[in-house]
Amino acid sequence: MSIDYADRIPNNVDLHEDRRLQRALESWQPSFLGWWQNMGPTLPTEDVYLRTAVNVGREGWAHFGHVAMQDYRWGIFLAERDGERKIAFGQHKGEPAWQKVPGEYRSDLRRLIVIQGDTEPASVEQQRNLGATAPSLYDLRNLFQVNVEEGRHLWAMVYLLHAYFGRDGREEAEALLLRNSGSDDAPRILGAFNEETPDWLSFFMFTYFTDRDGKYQLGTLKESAFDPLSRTCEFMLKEESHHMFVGTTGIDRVVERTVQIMVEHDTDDAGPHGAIPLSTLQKYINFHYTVSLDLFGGEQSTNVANYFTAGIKGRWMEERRKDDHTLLDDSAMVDAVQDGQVSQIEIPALLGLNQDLRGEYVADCENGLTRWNSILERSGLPQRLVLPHRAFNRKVGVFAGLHATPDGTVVTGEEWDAQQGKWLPTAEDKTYVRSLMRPVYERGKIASWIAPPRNGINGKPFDYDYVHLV
Ligand code: BYC
Repeated sequence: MSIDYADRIPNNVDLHEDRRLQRALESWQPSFLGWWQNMGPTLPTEDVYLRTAVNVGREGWAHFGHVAMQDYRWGIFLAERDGERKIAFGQHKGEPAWQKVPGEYRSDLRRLIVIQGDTEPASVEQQRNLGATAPSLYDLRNLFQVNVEEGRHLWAMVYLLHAYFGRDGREEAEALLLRNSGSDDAPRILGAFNEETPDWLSFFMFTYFTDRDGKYQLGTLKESAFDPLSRTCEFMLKEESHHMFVGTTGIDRVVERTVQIMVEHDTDDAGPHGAIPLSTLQKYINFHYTVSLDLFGGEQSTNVANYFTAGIKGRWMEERRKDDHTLLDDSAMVDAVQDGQVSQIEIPALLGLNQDLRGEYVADCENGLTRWNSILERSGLPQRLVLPHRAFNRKVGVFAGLHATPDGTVVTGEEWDAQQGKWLPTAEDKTYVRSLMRPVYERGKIASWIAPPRNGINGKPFDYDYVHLV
């Protein structure tokens, strides 16, 4: 399954054998490049040490080298096809996976692909100005790697729209470049993708918490009966793991620096010494975690029940689940609000699948907290970072409109408003974080508020020339 780089659009789907599709995608390509010029990274660079996919197999799938970003070879890469693949769940369980879109599921599938596709360019737009304040060349390179791969993930969804959804697919592909993050007239579809990513702390939080929603959503689409979608998501997940690595180790390094300063100056407040105070880190965690929880949809959803029954969206690790994979007779406990208080109710399992996925995600998020707390613990500090309660600061689902504190206590709207500055980043916190964001573009140097990474990229040292600026 090696990739054909001789084509104008690199691909491993034999694009040259379908002239109409090739022409349609080639006519979308200039729109994509125009979007990248206008909405992509703003910092001018000569070249960047980037990885490019050269194969989709298990071993050695990526090539690393310095590339001018506008010449990056965005393309279409699907994981290898398993000709024997059977549908693993829902009413079509046991039937062969679909190579075409069944008419009755066309609009639901298109909707899911559009929502997924919409998030990818949105994140590039959110991060476009971060190059101006990168804490090191290593971090700058990682930002650009994430950006080009999100651009490629847009290509992945656009390929599906063009290849399988005819004219309305082509129209949706155009529209993906017309909506913009934070726009008043044509915003991105999901809430978290209209929030700002104005500083590098937000970037690391975004790549830890929001990219991780991507991991779980892609994991459920990888189970899809629609085989081209499944194969696309399988390969996207491979690329995605680096994005979460950037988030996890980015926050590790921020905590590490904060802890160093706290110990060195024997203080609870690292702020006056040029690092990010733990209390500010906690507020950023509270914000990014809760807006990411909103990305899982409602706790009770007929949409997700229909997707599952139809076979178009499965569960995380569907094939490892020990049940009948149709869930027709099963029930599940989901969050509810009763008499103004947080509680749980029993509902048909099919309706509760958004919460099922959210539960997997939350457990994974906990791992980050364990890592960061172990940095505090190793340094002998008693403070700990925590994930807030799932009812806190929610805009989607049963908790939307409820005023819950980070520990889950329900309070009045007035009390919540009066205290929210203790829980979520205030204008002052954001201004302070921004004041630390001064670019460090010298090889081997690092900003004051973050520790250097333990290792470089692809075996290169930290002081490697990862980016050549103009
Ligand atoms: N914002 O039935 P419900 C990634 C709407 S991230 C605004 O509970 P459902 C990435 C919903 O559309 C992963 N609206 O929702 C990360 C519905 O509207 P209608 C992206 C929302 O459908 C970082 C209504 O509320 N991929 O890849 O079960 C960087 C009722 O809701 C929101 C996907 O999300 C919201 N947050 O679940 C780069 C996968 N939530 O029908 C990339 C595809 C709900 O009443 N999407 N609504 O008009 C899905 O699977 C589902 O659409 C959702 C929502 C899980 C998002």
